[in-house]
Amino acid sequence: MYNSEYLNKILEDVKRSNPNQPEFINAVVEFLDSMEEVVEKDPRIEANAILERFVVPERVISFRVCWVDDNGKIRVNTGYRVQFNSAIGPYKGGLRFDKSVNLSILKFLAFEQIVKNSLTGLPIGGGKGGSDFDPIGKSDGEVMRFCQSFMAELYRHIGPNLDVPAGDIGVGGREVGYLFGFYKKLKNDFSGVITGKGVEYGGSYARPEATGYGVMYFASEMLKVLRNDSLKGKKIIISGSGKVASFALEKANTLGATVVAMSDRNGWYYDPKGIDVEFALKNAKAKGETYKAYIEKYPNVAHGENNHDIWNVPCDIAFPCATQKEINVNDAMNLKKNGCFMVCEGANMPTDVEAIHYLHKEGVLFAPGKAANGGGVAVSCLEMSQDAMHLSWTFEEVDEKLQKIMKDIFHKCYDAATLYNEPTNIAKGANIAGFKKVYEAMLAEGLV
Ligand code: NDP
Ligand code: 2IT
Repeated sequence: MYNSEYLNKILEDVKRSNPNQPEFINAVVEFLDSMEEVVEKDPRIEANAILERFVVPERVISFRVCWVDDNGKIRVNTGYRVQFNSAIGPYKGGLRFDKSVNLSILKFLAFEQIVKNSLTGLPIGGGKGGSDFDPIGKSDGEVMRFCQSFMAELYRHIGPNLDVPAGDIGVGGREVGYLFGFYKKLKNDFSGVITGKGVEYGGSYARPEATGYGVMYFASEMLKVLRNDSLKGKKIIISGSGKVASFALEKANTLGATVVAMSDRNGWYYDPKGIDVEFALKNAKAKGETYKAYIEKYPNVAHGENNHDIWNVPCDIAFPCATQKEINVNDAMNLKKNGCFMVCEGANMPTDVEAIHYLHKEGVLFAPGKAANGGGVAVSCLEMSQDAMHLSWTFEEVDEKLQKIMKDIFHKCYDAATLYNEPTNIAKGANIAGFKKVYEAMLAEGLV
């Protein structure tokens, strides 16, 4: 319950009109928790029904995706695109292919993307999409046929100035290539309609690295400003072994941190001396095989199959980089008990609301994903710029821009948190700073 009647009404309405969408409601609650003083200070928000509009997607597209597997059997999945908010730019956000995908998950992701994209300072709105297609164990041919069928419907809803998808869980370079190729064929148009492309055909250098590197740049700035400290010598945990986790691992290692534990969807492993980074990086490419490969090579390291147990590992900083709902309040208590002083989210919403409240209460620094993992979408937008200008920046040029963007994101969050009298509450700062730009644009554009 909030002190503000207005916020209570927004939350009640969201709950009523989105039954059975716990992830989406969780994301809205996390956001509204930061809004009490904002709506109090700025009566234009209520007078213009800004929040009522902000929590309802502008458009949700759902469609059937039929494809034929390698045995000639017809398979049917559901595809989605949630076009949540286009106040400050074309819808922008990834596509997730995972068997767990449903509308609640994609709505939470698209909702968080609005604030994240705003914080990058770049002109991109919020969207997300995907399918309950499970790429694990599928052949290249099956993935290609699925991607082509998916794009056969999606192509009419996207465009370089309308909606620009990218990767997320289960969607990497291979999937982006198939999706882009089929869009180009259907539209007879070569444009920057999807990001994360290979550098040979319009992709940006440093896009694959951007999210993981960006997380470490954000954490470094936060440590510098709030603790006069750095990543050097810190013991850290990185959950996951995918695109975000592996480049986070690489950058953390370069910056002098010791990564003591990692995981994938099959389990976690822990070596207090530091994991074998080279081996972990090599195996991160094999989906679902990273954990198995590691404990086969190092059978004596501590390991297990319950992913929550990774948060029992003693560390200075935890980087959840796999998926949503990784850290509950119990995990947060274990982290704190074992000496963890900071949680920095690489994934989207890996920490649940109760756990976030606990971390704040206990003085554990918390960097929300919508700020800390914004480097990926930021470089996606740099890819859009390069495509539009028909030129290509070097790796070093993009990396330099990324470092500046991540520092700027931190300072926007920190400044807003300070203005609202909680300088270390970076999650609150992120919500306020990200929302402000969007609602000013919504006000300027009138009732659309
Ligand atoms: P990937 O598919 O490349 O990797 C996901 C990793 O998480 C894999 O190691 C996977 O295990 C593990 N994983 C997936 N589902 C579960 C689960 N239910 N339980 C435990 N582990 C799981 O995805 P990304 O690295 O791209 O994305 C990771 C997170 O980062 C997501 O939350 C995504 O939304 C977010 N993100 C991604 C960005 C990007 O640019 N890619 C940008 C910003 C945020 P396995 O290896 O066994 O499959
Ligand atoms: O969650 C995210 O920010 C992403 N998956 C990246 C989105 C993008 O458009 O690059």
